[in-house]
Amino acid sequence: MSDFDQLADYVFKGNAAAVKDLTQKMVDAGNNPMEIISNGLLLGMDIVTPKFKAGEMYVPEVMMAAKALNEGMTIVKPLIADADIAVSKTIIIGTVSGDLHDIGKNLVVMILESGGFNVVDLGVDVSPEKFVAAIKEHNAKIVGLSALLTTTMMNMKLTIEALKEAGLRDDVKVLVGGAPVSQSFADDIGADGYCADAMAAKEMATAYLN
Ligand code: B1M
Repeated sequence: MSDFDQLADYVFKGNAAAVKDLTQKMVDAGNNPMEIISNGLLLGMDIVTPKFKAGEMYVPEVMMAAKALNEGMTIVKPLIADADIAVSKTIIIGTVSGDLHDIGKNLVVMILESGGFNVVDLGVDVSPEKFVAAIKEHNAKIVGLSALLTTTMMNMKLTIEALKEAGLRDDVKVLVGGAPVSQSFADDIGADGYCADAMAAKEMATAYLN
């Protein structure tokens, strides 16, 4: 097995210590950091994605794989020239006003980062105004809204309205997710995409930004 395949396998198995050691070894051996990401670290996540979708892997295993991948990313990220990280790949994400749930949102952040996106995580209980300010500050083209409570879902709609008022709506794709959210709810509030899970978020963000 090549080092790249071995690295992908360690990511898939969520073996963070082994990912860290092998990534460092590959860097020391002179491998291109972008190739380590594309042909090793992200390849591991590509094994995870279909298995998660097929119900062959569960959330804790996906989180372990994402954590392992991030161990490798922390080693190679500083070695990549700024030009290689597209500014247009910035995504703003947060849990909407009044909602403190963040486990799912954090998983989405990890998966998006593993997909090479620059994710600005605003945390929980994020007001529409704070989303608007962050989108402006980072010139982001995608915003992700998370809600876990039926009582806070409507704050997604308020956030979309705030984007309209700020004149940003046409420039930003709004992706929504969270246990009580559905495709029909997303359609009703005028979101651009409904993400049933973190993998869907990554796929949708990739489709919009690539
Ligand atoms: Co809360 N809680 N909780 N809770 N909690 C729920 C949501 C609830 C369904 C439990 C229940 O009663 N059966 C219920 C909501 C009922 C309703 O609204 N109809 C509930 C309630 C009532 C409450 C409190 C009001 C309880 C109280 O205090 N009386 C309170 C509210 C606090 C607040 O937010 N203001 C509360 C508090 C808490 C804890 C603090 C104890 C804890 C949160 C800890 C934390 O997040 N740091 C908690 C938890 C853990 C849950 C449950 C058990 C689990 C949620 C979770 O983490 N799931 C939950 C029950 C449930 O959902 N079955 C429940 C795992 C996670 C990986 O899945 O979040 O769905 P999920 O994320 C997925 C997708 O939805 C999607 O991708 C993720 C990964 O695949 N996704 C996105 C999510 N966000 C996305 C954003 C995107 C894209 C995809 O953007 C692009």
